[in-house]
Amino acid sequence: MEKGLDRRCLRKDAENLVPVPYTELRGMFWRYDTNRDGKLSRKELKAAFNYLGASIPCWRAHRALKHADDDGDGYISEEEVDKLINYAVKCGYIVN
Ligand SMILES: [Ca+2]
Ligand SMILES: [Ca+2]
Repeated sequence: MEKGLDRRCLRKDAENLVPVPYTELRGMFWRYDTNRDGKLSRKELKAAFNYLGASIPCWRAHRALKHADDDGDGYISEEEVDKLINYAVKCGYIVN
């Protein structure tokens, strides 16, 4: 399983972004809270960015955590998700 993820991480092709309206982005991210603990882990973020069409989802998840994880616990909490969304917008993952 990890091998498959690694291959995706190394993919270098152009990003093929899925258009997600800003209003739906929050719900989209929380759909990837697969263990329902109210936080987004790096693994969950990776799946979300993979869905959004990031060419290197694990790198994107890493950058997103650096940007939005204010308390540094390695998870995006409900209070931090706005920063995560701002980051996704800044990276061009959003259509209006
Ligand atoms: Ca979670
Ligand atoms: Ca956090």
